[in-house]
Amino acid sequence: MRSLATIQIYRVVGTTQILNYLNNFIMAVPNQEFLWGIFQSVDRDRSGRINTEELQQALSNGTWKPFNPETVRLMIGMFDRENQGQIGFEDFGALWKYVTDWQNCFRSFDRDNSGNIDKGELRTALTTFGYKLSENLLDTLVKKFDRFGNGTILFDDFIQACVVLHTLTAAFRQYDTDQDGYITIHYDQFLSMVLSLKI
Ligand SMILES: [Ca+2]
Ligand SMILES: [Ca+2]
Repeated sequence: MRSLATIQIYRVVGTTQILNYLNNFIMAVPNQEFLWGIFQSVDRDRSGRINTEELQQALSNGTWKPFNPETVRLMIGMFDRENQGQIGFEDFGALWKYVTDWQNCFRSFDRDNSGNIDKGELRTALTTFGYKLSENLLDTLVKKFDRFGNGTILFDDFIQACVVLHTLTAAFRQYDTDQDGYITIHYDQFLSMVLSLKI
């Protein structure tokens, strides 16, 4: 049976192969007392809600560099049901599970335990998620999401890359009704598609 948090994630971002993969890591949502302890330590100003700065400070990408603010923004947007740019305790369990699942996913693709994802590891990850991308596109992805110019992708940037890829693919598929990989759209449709993306 799916946990409540998993169902919540499905509702928020829809079913995809990424989420199917993340579901390999299903584990029970920790008890409320444990979560409340974490929530209080993250909620530094004791406002009862977690804002982007608080979440960014609480998350680690395995280096001393600050956690990717874009990824923080994406995650707050996913779990912030009231659209206030903050997360209350009622949504914190789902967010906590989402981060933990991504951590496990990241570790499973970081074959050499280097703490980052190189191009080969990214190829394996995206193939597992069901994407068929050319070598050129893989190079472009690494270049775009490698924030520090090392030719590799950190944990936080990996989440951003996967979420962006998923969102763009979903937007494309809305028009690609026969699923042949081609779409013909008017300039107006293109703009409204791009402008409505939450990335
Ligand atoms: Ca707060
Ligand atoms: Ca690696």
